[in-house]
Amino acid sequence: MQFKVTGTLTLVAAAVLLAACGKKEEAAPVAAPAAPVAAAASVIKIGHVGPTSGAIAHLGKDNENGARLAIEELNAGGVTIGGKKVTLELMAEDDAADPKQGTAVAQKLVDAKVAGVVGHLNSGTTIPASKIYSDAGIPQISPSATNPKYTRQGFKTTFRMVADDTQLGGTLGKYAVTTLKGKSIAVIDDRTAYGQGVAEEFSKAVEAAGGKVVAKEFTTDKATDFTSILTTIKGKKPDVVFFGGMDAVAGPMLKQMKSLAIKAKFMGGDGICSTELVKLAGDAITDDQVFCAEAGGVEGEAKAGMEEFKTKFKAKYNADVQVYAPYVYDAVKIMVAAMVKADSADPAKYLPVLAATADYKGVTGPVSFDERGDIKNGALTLKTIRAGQLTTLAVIR
Ligand code: ABU
Repeated sequence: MQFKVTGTLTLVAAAVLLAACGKKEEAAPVAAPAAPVAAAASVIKIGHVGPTSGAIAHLGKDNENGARLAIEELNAGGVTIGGKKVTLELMAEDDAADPKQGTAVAQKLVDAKVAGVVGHLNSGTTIPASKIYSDAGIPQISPSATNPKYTRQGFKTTFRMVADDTQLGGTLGKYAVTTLKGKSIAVIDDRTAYGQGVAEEFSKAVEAAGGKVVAKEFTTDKATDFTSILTTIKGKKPDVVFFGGMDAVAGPMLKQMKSLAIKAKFMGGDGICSTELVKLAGDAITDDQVFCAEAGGVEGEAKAGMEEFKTKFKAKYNADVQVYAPYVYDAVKIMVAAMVKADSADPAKYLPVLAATADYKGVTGPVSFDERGDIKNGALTLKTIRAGQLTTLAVIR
């Protein structure tokens, strides 16, 4: 019988196991050496979860890189907690945007005794995972999940860096009618917690502003052929097509709209407001045809910090920020700032300090959390695509 002695298995425990097997140990140590224990205590694990495989892996990797950058900077600057220098270690996990995989990796992180989790990216994974973190008392900050339910379950451990779908769908619905002058509007969603939720909020706001939803269709987050639903929609002659879902689906959908000669404006929430959308849709996008909103935004003096972050990110990863890397970066730094202030990485001790975060000056602007863990006074950045570039139209609060 063979035993592998790992860093967490002390020599004393190894000796006991060997004795139990009837093996005779030579000069077995009687006390656990201090060094491995001390080394373990000075490492603080922080979990990050996003879809780093599958159709929106580009968004998951963007988020993960935001976390890596924050951890690297914090370690380089030195973090002292409980009177000693600590090393932060990122445990980066892939949930593939799949709710089941999301709960599996959440349990893995809890079992690994992470001090906190930044993630997940999708509402559909963030919401079920939040119960696992809450039961374990582990703080979770989602940088991007916008379904309102996430922070409305009565959990003390849930925090969100961005505005939610009520604000997102509500603002976009009103914009479709009052600014884009849409009278007949078609709505498609991908049946995910995010896509369906934001589409419902959008539809409510359209009706409230006096517009008419003339078609409601749905697809999935894995679909690639939209001919059937787009043909139905074309028959209703909409001025605007809204899609509740992610860029990986919106890109091919825009191409197929072009093939079917549907000339309507195309709108979506933060899930399509990425640099990748332009690549995915190719020449199917004309100037001022696509409108979307990022669920955050910076104004005035705060813009300089965001630009600096984007430059630093590009230099390090040779990639433009997709959408949420800056929100992940701030979330990691806010979590660690709460540990430092509480002088403890014990979730029970630093959680109240995290909840009391007030006016943290991040690259995404000032961050304070309300009693639910939602960002206070969250912004939206309304964008369009011009000359193949996401172009900011307004920051709305
Ligand atoms: N907010 C859009 C992308 C993430 C989500 O599923 O909420």
